[in-house]
Amino acid sequence: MKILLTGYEPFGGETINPSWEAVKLLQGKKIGGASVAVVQMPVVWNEIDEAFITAIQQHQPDVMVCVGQSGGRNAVAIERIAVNKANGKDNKEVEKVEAAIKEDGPQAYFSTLPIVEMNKAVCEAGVPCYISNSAGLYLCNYIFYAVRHYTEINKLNLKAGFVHIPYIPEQVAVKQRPSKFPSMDLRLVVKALEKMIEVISSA
Ligand code: PCA
Repeated sequence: MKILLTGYEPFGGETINPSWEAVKLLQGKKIGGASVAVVQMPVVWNEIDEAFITAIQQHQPDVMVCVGQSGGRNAVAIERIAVNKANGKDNKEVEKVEAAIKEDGPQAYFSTLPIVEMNKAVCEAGVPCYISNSAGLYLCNYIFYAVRHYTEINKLNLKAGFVHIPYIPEQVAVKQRPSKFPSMDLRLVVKALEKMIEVISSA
């Protein structure tokens, strides 16, 4: 089984994005019978489709787990649902306001990953995790929705979903009021992703 992990480039004034820092540590790893490839995604509305389609065509994965930073969350969040709506200014200063992601697309898509089993395995491994019912309306919800749409319209045999992760401590420590922001050590984030991959590869 081939698993493609994506992480994002930094955005919103950060110098790193923990999603990329985490997934890149898993590049080339074999975990529970799955081989892992990783690709970085741009935080740019007009570039994201081409970036993920190229990655899918290049790696031909069976499963795709997209990962992104969600500053302010205090646990790993396995996303259940992606909605057909986009808001926010990207890294190239292009802003979307209440825009449809795909004009002719359905209102939402569910994750096709085994989210309940993934959540259980991560919690049992000692890493705080929960199933989230909103991935927001920014690039993370966008890639989740757009990848699911792409797999549906092309009838691909590709399971896909999204995982949000908190800031890592190094990002929070340099903020003006570190006590305001929760964080999670990168090693715990990586452990959570490894547990998820174990579950996915044995499903
Ligand atoms: N998080 C953003 C986009 C890129 C990232 O890492 C989000 O939650 O939409």
